[in-house]
Amino acid sequence: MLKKIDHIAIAVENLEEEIERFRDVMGLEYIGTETVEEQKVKVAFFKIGDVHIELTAPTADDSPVSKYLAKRGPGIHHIAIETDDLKQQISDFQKKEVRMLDNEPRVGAHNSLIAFAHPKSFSGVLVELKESGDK
Ligand code: CMX
Repeated sequence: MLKKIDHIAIAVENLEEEIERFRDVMGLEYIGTETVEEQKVKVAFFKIGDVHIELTAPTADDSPVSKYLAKRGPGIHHIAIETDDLKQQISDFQKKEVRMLDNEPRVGAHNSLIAFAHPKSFSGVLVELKESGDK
């Protein structure tokens, strides 16, 4: 079952500059930064109410986020929705003919398990399903 929005991810070019902006200008609570090697991204988390904002920057020229930034520039990259059972949710979506980019869970930030659905399935929005880890 889908429970709530976990985070909204924003693709950025300069992570340090944007951390300052979201922390010092917007005044959000800064949680910390983590590199997700496997996905070639470095992410910074902020808390606002029950939701997080995740700034996502590429760590390599061949990172998918480099591709995204080159094509579209900085902006909202994905919306992550929490589920209590990721494998079950993937299977439910598959039955409903949602096109999954990940048919098996993989590891995201904070040891969470994640799976992306193809943006074509949800009005052009990249949707991440997330089963919480140790955050
Ligand atoms: N918004 C809208 N469309 C997007 C998109 C985005 N952010 N990212 C990719 N797409 C589109 C592509 O244009 C492509 O469309 P077509 O099939 O029409 O050509 C399609 O989605 C598939 O993209 P792809 O790059 O060809 O597919 P991959 O399977 O190689 O990669 C994805 C897909 C989403 C995993 C990868 O692009 C990506 O963004 N990886 C980084 C993920 C990330 O931010 N991880 C953070 C982890 C931290 C956490 O949240 O836990």
